Amino acid sequence: MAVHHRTCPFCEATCGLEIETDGREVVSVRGDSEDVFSRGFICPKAYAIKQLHEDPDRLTTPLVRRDGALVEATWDEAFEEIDRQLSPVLAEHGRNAVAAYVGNPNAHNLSALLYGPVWLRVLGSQNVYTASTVDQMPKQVSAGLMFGTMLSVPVPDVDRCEHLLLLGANPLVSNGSLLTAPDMRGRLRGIRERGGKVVVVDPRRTRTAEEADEHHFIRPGADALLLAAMARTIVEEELEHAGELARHVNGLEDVRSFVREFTPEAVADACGIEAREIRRMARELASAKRAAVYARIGTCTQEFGTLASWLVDVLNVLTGNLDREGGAMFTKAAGGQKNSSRSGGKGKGVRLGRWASRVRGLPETYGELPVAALAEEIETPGEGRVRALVTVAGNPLVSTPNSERLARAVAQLDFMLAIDIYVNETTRHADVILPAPEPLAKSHYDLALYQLAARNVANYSAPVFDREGPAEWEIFLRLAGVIAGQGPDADVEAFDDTVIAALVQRELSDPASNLACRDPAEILDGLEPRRGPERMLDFLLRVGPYGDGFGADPDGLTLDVLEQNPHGVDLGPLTPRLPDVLRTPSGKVELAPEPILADRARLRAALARRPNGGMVLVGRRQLRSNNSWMHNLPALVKGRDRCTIHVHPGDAERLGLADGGRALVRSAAGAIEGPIELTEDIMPGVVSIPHGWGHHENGMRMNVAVQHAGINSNVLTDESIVEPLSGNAILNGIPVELEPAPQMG
Ligand SMILES: Nc1nc2c(c(=O)[nH]1)N[C@H]1C(S)=C(S)[C@@H](COP(=O)(O)OP(=O)(O)OC[C@H]3O[C@@H](n4cnc5c(=O)[nH]c(N)nc54)[C@H](O)[C@@H]3O)O[C@H]1N2
Ligand SMILES: Nc1nc2c(c(=O)[nH]1)N[C@H]1C(S)=C(S)[C@@H](COP(=O)(O)OP(=O)(O)OC[C@H]3O[C@@H](n4cnc5c(=O)[nH]c(N)nc54)[C@H](O)[C@@H]3O)O[C@H]1N2
Ligand code: SF4
Ligand SMILES: [Mo]
Repeated sequence: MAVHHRTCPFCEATCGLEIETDGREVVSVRGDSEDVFSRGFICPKAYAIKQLHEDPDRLTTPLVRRDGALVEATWDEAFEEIDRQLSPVLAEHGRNAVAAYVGNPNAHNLSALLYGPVWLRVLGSQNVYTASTVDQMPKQVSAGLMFGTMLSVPVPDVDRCEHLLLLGANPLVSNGSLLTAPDMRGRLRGIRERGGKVVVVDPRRTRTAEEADEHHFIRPGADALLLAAMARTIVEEELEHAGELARHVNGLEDVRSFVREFTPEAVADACGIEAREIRRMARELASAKRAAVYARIGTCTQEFGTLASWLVDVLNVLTGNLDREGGAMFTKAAGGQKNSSRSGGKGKGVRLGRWASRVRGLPETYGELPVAALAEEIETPGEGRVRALVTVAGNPLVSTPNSERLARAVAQLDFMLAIDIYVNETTRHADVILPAPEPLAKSHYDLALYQLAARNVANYSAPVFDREGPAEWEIFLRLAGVIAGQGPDADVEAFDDTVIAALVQRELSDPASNLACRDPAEILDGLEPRRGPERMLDFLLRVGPYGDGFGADPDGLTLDVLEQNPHGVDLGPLTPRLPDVLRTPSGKVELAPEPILADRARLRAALARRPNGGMVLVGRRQLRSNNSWMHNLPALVKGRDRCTIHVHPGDAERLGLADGGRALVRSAAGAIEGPIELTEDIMPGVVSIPHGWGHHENGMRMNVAVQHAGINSNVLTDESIVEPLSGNAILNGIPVELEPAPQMG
């Protein structure tokens, strides 16, 4: 028997697990009560790490399509097939003919975070797509423009905050997003126990709403109007107190004039919230001693995603809560954080729209194009057409809008490669599938999520089991070799040496780095004998803000230190970081970025909206799901069918829908039929269907999931409209029509 401590890789909360093993068997999974951040908290998904380890459907051998069927192959055979099929596409049609789709689990994967960018750089295609444009891209656009890097997203200092306004987020179920903070229930209770207040704005009365002091239903898509009206109230009633912050901020006056027309009275009907309530919410927010506004997916994957994301931080500034203890603060991560590099306080800022999608001309953001445009890029003939696709830990045929169109498009590809662990809705179309190791067979460090944590922490986990095949980073480098024209047998070790050497060189060439005058050979020596992600991570930690600087601070952080602390290292509560955290060219917070202000006309048009008797669709997350891919684990699908259509009883009566009956739901994009569940916990006029279901496709090899298939809500979402500033898909507030499903038989 052995006991291992490691971080759970399934969501953003980064909980510590205590895992007991006996040989290759997982005996038990518990919360690690000594974890410096989660203190023993876990959710039901943690246990699934055992079932994932045992899952007979999880791939361990490459699959290659031969005579139409996916059959087992060796790694060498699989790479030969990739070389045979991908190289001619590149040679004849160029780099843009090969698209990549990078899915959510990559954000929780050290190998992928460090080496995913390497193969994508070698590919050099403009057709890079990720789950970010069905998720947080609007927040990254607003944060990038305001603060200068795409991950400079302020997080609520939940442990010291006394008034928290949450919009479109349900952390009691999702366990937090763009907010790494295990045990949000405990943390929200903490706010209330300190005498503070928690206010939730959501078209559904969620578990988080139940735990709050106050909940307001809002009409989907109206958050930007609500937030603008709150800002307008604060300005009008002279409750504004940016205080000390003001000297770090450009554009206060432009913001005041932007919000002027959005009076509480003007927005009330469109929001479905009374004007006097909006004024009260604004006053309470402004008068609280330490307050924060926090918003998540419901405010991003909608029509006004960037405006809403921006207004969240506008309110944090107007109330003096940005960068203040108990307010909305910037994490200072131990490694890999762009806004912690040595030369701080100013930077190049962000450049968006450097290229555009071929067919619809949608602008690039941070090196990627909107995934809502992928289907048309495959279907539309002409130069630059996408002919090959590589998916890495992604299931776009379930997760992205108008799934049925994308499925038809993907079926036309000349070649598709998937790096994944299942044959699912998407990967069943692949010509080659390369299996990634299971979580317990890889090391873990939350390079991305620790940049968004409510406390500064660092925790490294070594693999629990040996791998059955190569690590993901080795797969990426071997793939990069194929793309670079070196054939299927690239020298992965030599490639890795060049990757780390380039990283070291980049740091040394920053005149502000405290390694500036050092010899690169000496630094590389100092990283011996580590290889792969461990070598990169050790380097990033050592040059990071707590690092040992390769001797400069002998007590500083290194990967050795993390290895000696299996429950993690606590680096303390968040601390004010302005102006050092900024990377804008002006060295100021850009409170009124031009592209965002230019979107005012669209928001103004929304003022005229009134409920018209029509229904709109929103999603919902579920505690025992993780997007689309964990429904093959029995512990997570047992019990009654969760994939139901939530309808308010009043609407049901009007539409002739009965609890437990079935409804046909139609949108501009498609139609699905599913079971109805009546609930008072949804705003009248709104229906909710969880995403990530619909596992009924032929050729899938997920024997448990197909028995709990559910319905795919993204059959209803519309790929033809995106949020203009970020290219993000609009997945909430979709106009739908409901009627009783025709009887069978
Ligand atoms: N258990 C579980 N945890 C997860 C996931 C999962 O699938 N399952 N997924 C993970 C991922 S990838 C992410 S990105 C995070 C997301 O984390 P959260 O953002 O907390 O996710 P949701 O629970 O979907 O909460 C979104 C809420 O927005 C509401 N909403 C919809 N439209 C609107 C609107 O127009 N305005 C407002 N104000 N609200 C609206 C919905 O009713 C819903 O309650 O969760 C992560 N954690
Ligand atoms: N309607 C609607 N649609 C949504 C959302 C919504 O709220 N409503 N939410 C959106 C959000 S926030 C997100 S993040 C996306 C998610 O969109 P995706 O990332 O496309 O979907 P996932 O369901 O996370 O699929 C993950 C894939 O990775 C594989 N996988 C799991 N672990 C590993 C691993 O360690 N290595 C490798 N190589 N593969 C692995 C799984 O088998 C699966 O194929 O969905 C989006 N879609
Ligand atoms: S909350 Fe997230 S990190 Fe914590 S145990 Fe559950 S899935 Fe894992
Ligand atoms: Mo997500």
